Amino acid sequence: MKRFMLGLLVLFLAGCGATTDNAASPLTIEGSFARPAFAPATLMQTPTMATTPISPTMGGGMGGGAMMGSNSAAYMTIRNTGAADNLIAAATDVAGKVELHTVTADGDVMKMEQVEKIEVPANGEAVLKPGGFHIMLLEIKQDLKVGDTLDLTLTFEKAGKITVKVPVQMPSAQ
Ligand SMILES: [Cu+2]
Repeated sequence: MKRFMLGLLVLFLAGCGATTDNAASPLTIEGSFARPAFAPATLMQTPTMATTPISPTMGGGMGGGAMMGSNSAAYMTIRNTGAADNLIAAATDVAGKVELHTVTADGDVMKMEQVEKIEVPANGEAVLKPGGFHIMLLEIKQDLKVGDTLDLTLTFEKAGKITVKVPVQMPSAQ
């Protein structure tokens, strides 16, 4: 048994050695897009963007989902050809705050909920899509118009940081 474990370890280390190059990351990001949004400064014409605290617990106000305005969300499929990993954070210059969210049903009401991580199964994929997991972009600093592109840096527990170019587009009707 011990010898078997050792063999596995060697294999594992050999695998690691081969993937020090970023290009060989087991993760690929496909079909990413972000919803259009408008910066509050544009909506209100107020030059002083006081950092009015948006409810830290995401409780009430976010429920509707129809809230068009200073929030956006990014969606994508994360494919994994390696061991299980977790998306644990995301960041972009165009948002003051970025959170990982899912959507849960509370009776008939769908509401968004923050999660600590989004699992990317081994040799599988994580699908971020409207009505499910998504990357919430809060406190948008500039208008996100259809056709724009934003840089989104994803942080994975094992794979580290991956930056993707995310086009802004309307979610396609499903
Ligand atoms: Cu959300």
